[in-house]
Formats: sequence, C-alpha cells, structure tokens
Amino acid sequence: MIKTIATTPYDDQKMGTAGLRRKSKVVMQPNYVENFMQSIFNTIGDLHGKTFVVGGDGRYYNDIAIQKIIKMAAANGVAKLIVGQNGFISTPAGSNVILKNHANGGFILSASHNPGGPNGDFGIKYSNESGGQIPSQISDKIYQNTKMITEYKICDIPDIDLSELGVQNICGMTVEVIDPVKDYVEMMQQIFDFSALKKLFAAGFTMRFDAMNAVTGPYAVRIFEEILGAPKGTVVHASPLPDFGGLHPDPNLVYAKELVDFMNSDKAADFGAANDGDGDRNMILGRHFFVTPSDSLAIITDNFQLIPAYKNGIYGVAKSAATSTAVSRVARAHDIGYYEVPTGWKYFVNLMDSKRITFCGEESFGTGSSHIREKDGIWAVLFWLSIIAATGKSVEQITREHWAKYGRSYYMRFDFEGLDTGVADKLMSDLENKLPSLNGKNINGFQISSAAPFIYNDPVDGSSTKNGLIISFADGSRIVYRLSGTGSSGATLRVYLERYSKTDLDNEPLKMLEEILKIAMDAAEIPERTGKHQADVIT
Ligand code: VG1
Ligand code: CO
Repeated sequence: MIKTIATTPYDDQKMGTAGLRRKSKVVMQPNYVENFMQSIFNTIGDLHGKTFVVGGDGRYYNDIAIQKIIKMAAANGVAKLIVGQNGFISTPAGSNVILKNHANGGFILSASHNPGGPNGDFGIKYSNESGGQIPSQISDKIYQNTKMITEYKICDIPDIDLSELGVQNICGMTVEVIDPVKDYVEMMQQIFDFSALKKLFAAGFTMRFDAMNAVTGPYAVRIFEEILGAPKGTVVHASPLPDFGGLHPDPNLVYAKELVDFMNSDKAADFGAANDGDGDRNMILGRHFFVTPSDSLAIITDNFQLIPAYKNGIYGVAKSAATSTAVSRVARAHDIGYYEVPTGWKYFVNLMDSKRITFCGEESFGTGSSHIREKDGIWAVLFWLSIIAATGKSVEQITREHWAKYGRSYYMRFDFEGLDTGVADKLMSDLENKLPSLNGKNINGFQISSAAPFIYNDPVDGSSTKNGLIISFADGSRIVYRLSGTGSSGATLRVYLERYSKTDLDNEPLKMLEEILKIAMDAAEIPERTGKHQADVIT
C-alpha cells in the first residue's frame, strides 16, 4: 500500500515567523502539502519509533491536509501519531500533548490569526520535541530540501475516521485519536486555583469570551461555562467554522470589533477576552477599558505570587524586542532575569528550557509561560481572572494601579500592508544604512540615544539573529521597524512606537505618540516610498 510518487519542487516553501503560511489556493496545488511534509520527514531522517502530534484549528483544508499527513507519516515509517478528534487541536494544547507524551514533535495546521476559507490562508506549524516551533537552523534545512524534492511516500488507503476516540492501525502506524480539550483542561487546573475562580463566577462576575468561530470555542465552553460555572452564552462564536464565519480571527481592537463594541457599551460585562484562530493569542478587556498586550505581560509578571503554580518564584521574563519595555521595570523591581528576543515564540524556547525565564510575551497579543512552549490564549485569560479573584479589583483598577507604581508605556503598532516586496526590502535596507547618521541627532526635541539593528545572540545555542531596526531616544521612547514574516502575499511593514511617562498616566496613546510617529514616518520615508500617509491597521 506504500507508494512512492514523483513530484517537482515548489520554490516558495520557506517558513516564516511561525511555520509555513500561504493562501489556501497555493497550498491546495497538487503535491504542495506532500512536498513540504516529505521535506520535513527527509530532514528528520530516521522516523522509526518516533511519535508526532497532529491537529489544526479547523480552518478550510484542515480535514484534507490532515489525511495527507497521516498517510505520509505512515508511509515514512513513523511509529505513532496522536491526533486531535476530528483533526482539531489548539496550538497551546498541541504543545502540551507533545510534552506530556514525550513525543518527537508535532504539526499544527493553522495560519493562526489570518482569515481562513478558500480565499483565506492555510498554514503548517512544525514543532520538535521541545514542544516549541523549530529554530531557523532547522527550517532552513527543510527549505533546502523542498527545493530539491523529487518524490514523496504515501500510504494509498481510504481516508481515516477521526471522529471516534481510540487507537487504530494505519499501514503499520498507530493512530491515537484523543480529546484535544481534556489534557489541556487538566493542565490549567494544575496551574490555577479553579475553586477561587468558581467563587468569582458564583458571586455574579460577568465575562464575555469571543472564540471568533475558531479553535478555542470548545476549550472555553468546557473551562469557563461547564467547569467554572459562568452562565451559558459567556463564550460567543463558540463553534469552530472552516471560514471562521467570515471573521478575521485576530483578537485586537480592529478585528474583534464586536467584542470591543460590546465591552464599550452599557451592557458591558466585567471582563472581556478574545483568542485567535489557533488559540495562542489573547486580548484582555475591562469595562470600557483595553489592556495592551505589553502591559498585560507586565501585570501578569508583577502578580506571579497570586497563582499557585508560580507563587514560590519565577526565573525571569522575556519579551520580543518590538514589545514595550513595561515588563523590564517589573523584572527590575522583582530582581529576576530579563531578556529581549526577536519576534516569534520559538526564540523563547531555549530560555524556558534552560530555566532562565518563566513568563514571556509579545506585543502581538501573545502571553505565556513555561508550562508549554507556545503562547497560550486561555492561560492568559485564566491568569487575569485569577488576579481579579484574588484582589477583588476591576481590570481598569489593576492596570491603573500598575501604572501608578511603575509609570506607563504608551504603545501602539502601525501596520502598512500590501506593500511591494522590493519596495519594502529597500526601505528597510536604506533605513539600516542611514541609522548611524541618526545616532545622537535631536529631532524636534527628541534626542536619539541609539539607532541600530536588533541583533539577538542566543545564550543557549550561540546562534545570532538580526530582526528589525530600533531607534531609541534619551527619554525612553522607541521606534521599532520590522517586516512581517507571517503574511501570505506582498510585504507588511510594522512600525512599533513606545513612549514612557512616570507621571502622565491618563493620556490618549495616539496623542502621546503623535510626534514619534512623525519621526518614524520621516526617518523611513514611508509616504514617499509606499504612497501611504497612514497605516492600514493600527493596534
Ligand atoms: C506575527 C507577530 C508575532 C507572532 C507571529 C505568530 O509575526 O508579530 O509576534 O509571534 O505573528 O503569531 P510577524 O512576523 O507577522 O510580525 V501566531 O498567533 O502564529 O501564531
Ligand atoms: Co496564533
């Protein structure tokens, strides 16, 4: 039943910030998934005795791609696959299943927060035995393989039924279909005090969780409604749909508009949250109040003692360079380790494995801890609920008190989308060349203290990564420029702005950042080069 099929390479199978991500129509081309998967299998080498985890966020083509992966894994000699029921598993749950079962790795079929459907995006994230996504040294090898591939192996059998839990044998390989929610819920129960959270809801605390018609619906219903006792209907858009019901499953102020409008209305709940397509991102809202992900990381870190799993101490904290420096002040206050890494969760993995950090986060609505090796949307929500349960304070109060203690980092991200790749690359390289001349300059009263590319030297594996350009000012303000590595067409320029104030705590972020935005636009000649005078998406 094992067949070897001839194929020809695709030239675009290079992984980005988080796996391979392309338009669904690109991924649906003949042998596209097969070539990519065979290149991974070739790069791993001997697969005998190895176990992998497979599942996805339920988006369009999840069901077809997963069948191909199962049949190919069997033909390539994999010993066992652990598969989420109906092909579903969230990114954080997948990381947990890898770690819990000491599996050799896993594949999450998702383009994360990108829209799904035949006209949307599809993707594959590949993790190794660390439970986290592979480092670029390995993805580079896989990419080299995709350019030379001539054949792939597949087991020629009918599609496998993934609807029933249990064990089956496929071409000599064991396939175990698991409940993707169960292990995850058990892990959350070990981290947080569920009885305290039950009491919170029993006392009438109200919440709305928007699963955005994506993978976290079943997780959120089980945890918040069935276990913690929040009323039915607390979780909205709770059924995963192949096209996310037309939603763009990115939990931010722009794309989670329905939730944001609700939380800004008279009917607002005490607490609002949303997760992204594959369940690793989160947005935290209070009544008429938004918590920036950078502040969320700082507040979570400052409150570690309130959570059973962390109360005896944490190793340290890390953030991506583009994320605001708010958490650095918390790290200093608690005298714990502090690290800045390139954008992408894979850069946190070595720091967690070597016990340098416990918490980490990114400005792009990602927060997590060393309980797994991915960011974790529901974990962040449970953390916030735990702070509320322990302190009796509202989201707004908690955040304002944090600012009063540490000062406030005003922070926003400006995305310029759909740029010509050549134009975007040239903008970045010209700006990089210009940085030395900006050093020490004073622009409209803003004194530049340094202007340089961000270079990360991994303290564990010694690798060095360059990601983005940073202009820092004497007053603590910063501009960070990077090109996105998760898009499926053209280029997206991200401009991250930050300004710190110890005393001015109640201002409009856009107003506080206005002058720095102008400096950022001018320095990189964004209007002249892109024709855009304004960002397409501001978060
Ligand atoms: C974006 C975010 C980054 C995040 C990545 C994956 O990458 O900026 O912080 O880690 O998406 O998120 P980029 O290269 O487009 O800026 V997700 O939720 O895949 O899993
Ligand atoms: Co995601």
